[in-house]
Amino acid sequence: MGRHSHCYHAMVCLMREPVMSELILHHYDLSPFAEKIRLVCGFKQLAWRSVVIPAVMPKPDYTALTGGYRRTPSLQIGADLYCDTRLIAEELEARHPSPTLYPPDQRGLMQVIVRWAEESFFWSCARTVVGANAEHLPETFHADRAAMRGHAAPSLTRTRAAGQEAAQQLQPQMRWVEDLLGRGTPYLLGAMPSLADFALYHCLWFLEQLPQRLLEHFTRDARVLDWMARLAAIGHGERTELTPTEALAIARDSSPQALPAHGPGELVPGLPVCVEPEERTSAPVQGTLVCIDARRVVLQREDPRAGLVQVHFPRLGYRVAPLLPH
Ligand SMILES: N[C@@H](CCC(=O)N[C@@H](CS)C(=O)NCC(=O)O)C(=O)O
Repeated sequence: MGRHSHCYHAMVCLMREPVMSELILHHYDLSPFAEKIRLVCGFKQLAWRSVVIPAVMPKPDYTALTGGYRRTPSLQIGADLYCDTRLIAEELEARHPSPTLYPPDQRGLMQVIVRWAEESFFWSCARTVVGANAEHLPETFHADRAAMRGHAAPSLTRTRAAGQEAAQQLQPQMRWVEDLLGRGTPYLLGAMPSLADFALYHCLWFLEQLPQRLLEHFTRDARVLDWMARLAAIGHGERTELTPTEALAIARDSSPQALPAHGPGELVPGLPVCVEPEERTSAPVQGTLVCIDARRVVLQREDPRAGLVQVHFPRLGYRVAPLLPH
């Protein structure tokens, strides 16, 4: 018995030992974009480590890894950090191709749905949720999100009014969601979920996450509700927690993945560059260009706590510029 329980204990320790190639998701539970990736992990039946990061700045352990990128989530694999769910989904697909997120005959349509869902519909949903729940959210949250966009902290009245304006934009787009789901297939593009389903789902999911629940107010369509239930049932895969300190140690003890060194025009590998979201919602990340193509840009940077890390961004939605000498 004693020996048996000893073996069992040793096995659990072995299973929990951080492994350099593990998938580490930096996220927080209420983040809709993180919910998209958690469900993708469930869809692909992946085991992953969870590092819970703060929802507002400062995020010192997180930005030590990303070089200043603050948005949520990012995926760490050893000393490589993948920023933005567009790129995270592509990386998960490359490493775990089955089941696919990208139905080959519908890729274009799928990307158009993803882009509309996350650039237009998401913001109508998010502003509506934040407005309707203004008093349930801490003042620090409202101040942080305003500062992220270069604005002063808004009054609760202003936040509520912005929520009501957003709700007017949400209404007509919800009819599109109903139309998209009214075509008789269990998922947006057919019999299997694709990235389009996860991108649209997290917007609707967010409507239900704060005390003032809003979904019913905007749709009672059984096709939408049944589709949401099907996606929720996919679950999150196998999540186990990891501390930020452990994640930093994994980065420090790993070497960045070797990548083909190429780049177009004047953006050549070895050049000091900075990368930031198009809408400037996060500090520019500075580093040495390692690799750039039509899909992604990768920088290397040295951090006192994370060591040499490689930070990956998608090209879509991010600007890349050479760092000019002072
Ligand atoms: N295009 C980005 C958007 C990510 C995003 O806006 N995430 C929100 C949370 S769901 C965020 O970063 N909020 C500010 C923060 O968490 O600091 C992606 O796909 O990852």
